[in-house]
Amino acid sequence: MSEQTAHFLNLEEKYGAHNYHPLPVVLEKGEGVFVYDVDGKRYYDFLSGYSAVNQGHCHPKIIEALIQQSQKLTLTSRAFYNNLLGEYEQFITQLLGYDKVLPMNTGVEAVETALKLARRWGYEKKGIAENKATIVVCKENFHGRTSTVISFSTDPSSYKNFGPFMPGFEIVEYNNLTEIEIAFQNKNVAAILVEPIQGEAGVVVPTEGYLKGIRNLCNQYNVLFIADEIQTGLCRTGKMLACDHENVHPDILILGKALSGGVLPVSAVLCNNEIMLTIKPGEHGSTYGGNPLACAVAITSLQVLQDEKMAENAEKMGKILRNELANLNSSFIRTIRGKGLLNAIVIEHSNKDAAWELCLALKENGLLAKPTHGDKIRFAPPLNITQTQIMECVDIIHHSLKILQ
Ligand code: IF1
Repeated sequence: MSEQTAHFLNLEEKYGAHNYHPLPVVLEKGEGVFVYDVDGKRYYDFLSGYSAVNQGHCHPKIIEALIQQSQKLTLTSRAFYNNLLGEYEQFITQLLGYDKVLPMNTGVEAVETALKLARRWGYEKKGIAENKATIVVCKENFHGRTSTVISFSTDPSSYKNFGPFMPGFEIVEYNNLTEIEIAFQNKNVAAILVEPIQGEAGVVVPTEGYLKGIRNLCNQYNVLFIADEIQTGLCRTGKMLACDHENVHPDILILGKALSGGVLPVSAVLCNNEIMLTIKPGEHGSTYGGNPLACAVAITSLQVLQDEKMAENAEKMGKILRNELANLNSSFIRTIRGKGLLNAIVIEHSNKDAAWELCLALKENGLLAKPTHGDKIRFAPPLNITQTQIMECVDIIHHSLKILQ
């Protein structure tokens, strides 16, 4: 480790909260699919800021929008109108096929907003008795870190000793429609909240037909379908939305991360009037939500995804990546799974630190990835990666696997 690297690690160790365990690499620059450390070494970024940097690091058009708007007007609060919010609202609702959008900042705030909207709708439209609304969620879910959202986490590292917890959630098994139908027998169910692919759980792709099945059950039982596409949305899985793979239109759509191309926290909740208009002036909001800087950046981030055909590229490159990884025939790779450029491998090894050690080797060889849940490694590069680059990355992975012998 260079002296510089050690210096920055020490600073964080001493002055920062210890709520993460990063790979020992200190980044100072990003460009497209690459990031550079403080010693000038270049890496392929196979995490993409947890899928926030779909458009590639410091995309020139997004940065230009950021600079232009930041020199003009950045924040008005929602006490006044601004000349970008309406334009952004029109753009994103027409693009995704919803009546309305509610802008927030981080992903988890958008999840919170969706839960509040679903409860409101449950009381005011479905006729659920006061404070009785239930929202169905899935085992191994990841929707963020607030007290409400961790209340229905099944991962002790997310919830342990953070109680007491928010009531009103029922947990069903992921990828199991029967359990959902049983849960929907309860008349107090207002909504079901689902990730179309479970990211944090290690890129768990449900059986084809699962999302369609949820849509049908929701129609049948008058329950709202809330899709958390914070990680799977915005071209990551090879379509604009992961739900598009099954032609499913959720009642409430949650977006975040790549909505700003990794530039600012920008999130959004989309739904139709019947749901959105249950919230009246003064009943929900955020200081930064809908700020003109975020709106300018979000419009451009969405345009870049479309103009550069990033969904198509993610679909194509993802297939090549999974095929080439399979062709390595490594006994250390138990599973390769994913959709588009949201992928993971599961490591097979007697040493429980093997995935971490592989990631250290990948780093040495110029590719950054992070293990999750011990034995899984996510492979999610920016969506502008080329075939030549994918092949080079597979070479790096091939070469790095040798340290596991
Ligand atoms: C952390 C994972 C990714 C998300 C979905 C909501 C949020 C996220 C489906 C909240 C956030 C992050 C946050 C980051 C780790 C990370 C993650 F490993 F946990 F699963 F991306 F892969 N819904 N995901 O994936 O969005 O409030 O963070 O903007 O350490 O919390 P946020």
